[in-house]
This record gives sequence, C-alpha cells and structure tokens, in this order.
Amino acid sequence: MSDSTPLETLLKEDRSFTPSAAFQQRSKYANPSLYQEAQSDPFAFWEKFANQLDWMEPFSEVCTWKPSDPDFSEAKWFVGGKINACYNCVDRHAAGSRADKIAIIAEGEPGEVVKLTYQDLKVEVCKVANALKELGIKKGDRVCIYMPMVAELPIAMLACARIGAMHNVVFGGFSANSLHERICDSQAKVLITADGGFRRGNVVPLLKISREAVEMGTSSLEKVLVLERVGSKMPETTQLDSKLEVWWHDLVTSQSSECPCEPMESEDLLYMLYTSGSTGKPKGIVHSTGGYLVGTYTTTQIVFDLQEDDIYFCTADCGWVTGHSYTVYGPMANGATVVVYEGAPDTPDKDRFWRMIEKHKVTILYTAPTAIRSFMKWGTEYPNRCDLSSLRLLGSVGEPINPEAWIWYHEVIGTERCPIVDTWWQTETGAIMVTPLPAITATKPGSATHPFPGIQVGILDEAGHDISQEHSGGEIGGYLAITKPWPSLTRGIYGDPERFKQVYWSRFPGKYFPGDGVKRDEEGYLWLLGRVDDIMLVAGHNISTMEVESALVDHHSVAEAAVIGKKSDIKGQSIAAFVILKSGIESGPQLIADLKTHVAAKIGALARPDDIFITAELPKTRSGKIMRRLLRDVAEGRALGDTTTLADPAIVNSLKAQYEDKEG
Ligand code: 6R9
Repeated sequence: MSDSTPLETLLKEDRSFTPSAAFQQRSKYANPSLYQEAQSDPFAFWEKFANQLDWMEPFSEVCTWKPSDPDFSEAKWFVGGKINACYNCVDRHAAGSRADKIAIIAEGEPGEVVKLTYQDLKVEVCKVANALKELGIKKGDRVCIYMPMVAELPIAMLACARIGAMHNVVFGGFSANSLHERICDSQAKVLITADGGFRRGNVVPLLKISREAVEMGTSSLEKVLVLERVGSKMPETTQLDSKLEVWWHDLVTSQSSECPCEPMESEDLLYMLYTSGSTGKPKGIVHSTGGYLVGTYTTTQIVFDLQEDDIYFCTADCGWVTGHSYTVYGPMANGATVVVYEGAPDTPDKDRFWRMIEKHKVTILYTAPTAIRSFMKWGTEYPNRCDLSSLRLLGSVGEPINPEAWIWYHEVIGTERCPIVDTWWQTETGAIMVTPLPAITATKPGSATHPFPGIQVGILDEAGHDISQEHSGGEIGGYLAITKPWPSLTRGIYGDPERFKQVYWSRFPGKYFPGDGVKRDEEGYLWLLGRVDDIMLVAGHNISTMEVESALVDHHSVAEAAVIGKKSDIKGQSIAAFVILKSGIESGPQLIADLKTHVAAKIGALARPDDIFITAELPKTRSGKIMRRLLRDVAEGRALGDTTTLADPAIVNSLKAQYEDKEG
C-alpha cells in the first residue's frame, strides 16, 4: 500500500441479515454480553473454556504475557498444566455419555460409508498409537502423514497426539518433490501413507509418489506405514518393500486396543503444518497443545453454535489447517459427529455434497468460496434436486467471499433459513479470529463482521499507527493487526525462529501482522481484503482486488474473476481482470465493454478494468486460493515464478500462451 492514500472503499453493501428468533432461542450463545465479558478480561474468558477440558495436571497461570513485553510472540498459555489432545477428543467421550455416539462418518468417493462411535474411535486410535510405538516413535518425534481423506487420516493424527509425536500432514494432492521437502524439513521418522486414494473417479497413486519422495533421499525416515485403500486398482504397489514399508493391516490390526495418553506440557508442540503458500516458500507452522486445543474447542462451540445432535461437515481436507482445527481438534474436543469425505464434489455428479447432506442429515456445512463459486457455475439444479432441510448453519473460509456468492449460498443452499458465518483466520492463528456469531450478529454479505470475543484487532496505516483507535466512526482501511495475545497463535516456524520474527513481528513491532488488508465500514464491520501484496495502486489510489472481483462476479455472466494491478507508465498500475464466464455465455467485444461499464457503475470509474481477459480457468493453490502473483507474471510478460504449490501448473502455462497470443 502507498503511504499517501488509505485504502479506498469502493464496494457498498447495504443488505443485512439478522438471526432468526428460532435460531436464537435454540442457541447457548445468543447474548451479546459475551463480547463484553471477553473484552473486559480475555484471560478469564479463555480460562473458563480451558476449564471445560480435561487436564492431567491443572495449569497455574493462564498466560505469561505482560504489557511491558516487546510483543506477544513468546507468550505461553496454561503454564504448569498437563494435557493430552487425544484424550480430550476421544477418551473422555468414549468413557462417558458419548460412548455410542457417532464420532466419524467417513464416505469414500466410490460411495462406501464407515461410521465409528467414540468407543470405536478410541480402539482404532490406540491400535495405531501402539503400532507407531512399535516403529520406534516416541514423544517429540515427527510423523509425516500423506493420506486420502478417509477415517484413518484423523485416526493417524489422533494416534500421534496420543503418544506425543508431532504430526505433519501433507495434502494428498502434493507432488513427490513437495512431500520430500516436507519430510526432510520436519525430519520425520515415519511416513504414514496409503497405496492410493480416489479422486474424481481416478486413483491417486500415493504410495508410488511416496516412493519417489523417499528415493530423493531422506536422512531421518525409518519406516513407511501403508494403508491398503485401492488394492488391485493400483497394481504397481500391491507389493511392499519389506525393509522400509509395512502394511497397516499387518501392523495395526493385531495391536492392543489400550494405550496410555502421554501427559504433555501445555506448551509442548502438537503438530506442524506447512502453509498453503500463495506467497513464497512454504513455512512449517507449529502449534502448541493446550493453547491450540482451547482455541479450537472454544471457537467451534461458539462460532458453529455446536449442539449435541448436530451432524457437522467441514469439506476441507486434513491437509489444510481447516481440517486440523475444524474437522479434528475443535469438533472432536466438543464430542461432535463429523462427516469426512474423500473425493471431489463433482463425482459421480455435481450434486455429491448435496446428496451427502441429504443422506447423513448434515446440520452444519463449512466450505470455501472457491467451492461455492464452482457450485454457482454448475447451476441450481444440483442442490435443488436434493433435500437440504437438515441444514441449520453455513460457514465459509479461505478467501474473501464475494457478496454474490454469499447471497447464492444463503438463498440456494441455506434456503434463506441458515445463518452464514464468514470466518477469517490463518494456519498461523490456529483458530477463527474474525467472524459473526450466528445467534448474535446481523451479517452483511462479504463481511467477516467482528473479532471473535477476546480477540483484539487493530487497523494500521503505513507507519503502524492504529487508525481504528483514532477514527471511531466513518470508513477506514489499512493493514490488519492482532494486538493482544490469544491461546492458539502458532509458536513459530519449525526450525526457523528468525523467519518467524521477520515475517510476522518486524513490520509493526509489538503486534502480530497476518499480511492481510482490511477495511472497516461506518457501522464497525470488518471487510477482509486478502493479502496486502495483492492490493493495487492505481493513479495514487489503493484498491483491493477483492472489491473489483466482487463487482465483476456481480454481473450475471460472470462465474469467477481474478484481478491484478499491472505495471502502467501512466497510472503506476492499471487494472487487469481474468474472468471465467458462466456456462453457456459467449465472450465478445460487447460483453467485455459491458463488464467494464458494470464495474465502473457498481464501484466507481476509478476501478474500471483496463483489460479483461476471458479464460476457462484460473491458477489456484491446492487449497483453492487464487494465485494473483502468477497472473501478474502473465500480464507483465515475465517468466512465471514458483509454480510448485499450484493445483494444476498447466493452467497458468496455457493462460500465458493465450494471453501472449492476444497481446501479440
Ligand atoms: C484458514 C485458512 C489464510 C489466508 C488469510 C486470508 C485468507 C482465509 C478468509 C480469508 C477473507 C476470509 N482468508 N479466510 N480472507 N475472508 N473468511 O484459510 O488458512 O490457508 O493459512 O490461509 O486466507 O488471506 O491470511 P490459510
């Protein structure tokens, strides 16, 4: 952002949706006093929820941070306490009234369904934990997990947590190179994988890829534990290498179903996870045990209004933080029933999610804007032919949700009954930071609304002044910062404390800087604008890509849009847009002109794109975030930067060829 101009506010959104009386009546969290309570004493607020978990030894101090500390990067939480995350997610339910409650409903892409009660889950987790011990895994060791999204994936994570080993889940769509890099960086002793997984009707050859990674050389790896998932569908890997590899069914099945939970210091590390990397080299983000569990437990209960009879479906793979915090640790610490799905949303047909919601009577659905925009593109016939009446709450995470996508989600999926929680957070924050509370907050499409109770945010200008303090009313925009400690903040980057300090704490000393831009409207609502690296500077005005993209998606012909600032001699940057049209819409000069006019009319002439390029696809990370950095490379005619974290590197190459063709 330039220091001369604050972030321009272009997008105006007047629609507002208040929680229904029926929803409020059922909710435990319908009283806005929750905010005041947390605000007046955040440590007491977190302590109250920490006390709802089972501690092996009670903590003596909630948080070590003092206002005189230079920042809170080293704040320790629940000091003196001992706790085990697996115990809290499994044993305490299995031993109590939830013993026969379904913990996991796992649906494979071919259609088979596995249901595990909390008691079943405990048995499975203990067996895997004992198997890991037999392979030599001890407290503090790292275990890499590279698996399809089947029940055994959360089971493997919980088994690690049970014995105090850190898991490092690598998304099953990553290449051998990425897997190799992550095994080496984490010095993993064991890799847990599968012979394959099902994705879009094909088999993903996970073991074959694992072998390629192992052949690149790893100094730490001692064993590979292999789940049989696809069997003869992947003939090359039906035989194991007897020295290194061992079948899950040979090692795990015969293990004892009892395994003690390792007492962990609250600050002992629970896991590491590499960030999706829409910018720069992946970072191994580490999380604590006590603070992380308290953060995810509390936010799951309050943000999703979780109740005993909910059937909760988070569509994120456990390869991402959302799968860690909101499929495994948060919901299971609360004893929820979670749905886990292995495959693609359009297999065998584009109604797969809706069929699953109908079949399992899902009440809470948590998904990403990239998925919602695909559903919009596919059309309403798919959800409309399924019974979605069990749904009562919808969530969104991962990117800003464009108002049009929000409205579609609200009308078509939520049938205007379900509150939507647009939740802003990061791998690094561990838990949801900015979000509506479904029984309290009146929502506005596209706004993540307010900080979660107990979370303090600032809006900073270039010099680091917190302009949210100086301007009480009126619209402002700037850099988002979090100004007070909270329990689930990452404890750093694995093996690189310097980089941790430099990336998050150096630009605005004393505060945590997530790297995102934000605006606050005159009613105090927060609008997250994406990464500040993506913000455009056009003729002296800072303009967020999100607002121009939302204006484009607002046009009836547009399914999805990605906007970037392209170098311009006259304006500094000019706006270029890459647009995907809805199915059946024809491109042409008239449409391009209409789209430009539409943006100018919707949010102002300042934001009128100079260039609109119609494309069939956009470059995205494997977790579905648009990679604007690569689009800038395309538009400015540069060689493409690092494309290794892309879901499909071919897309950007063909985009580049087409773009150059058009320009040439
Ligand atoms: C949970 C997750 C984090 C980045 C974050 C921001 C973007 C996530 C968002 C959102 C606007 C939301 N982001 N949720 N932007 N509104 N509701 O996605 O973690 O993969 O680490 O990405 O995603 O830019 O900084 P992660």
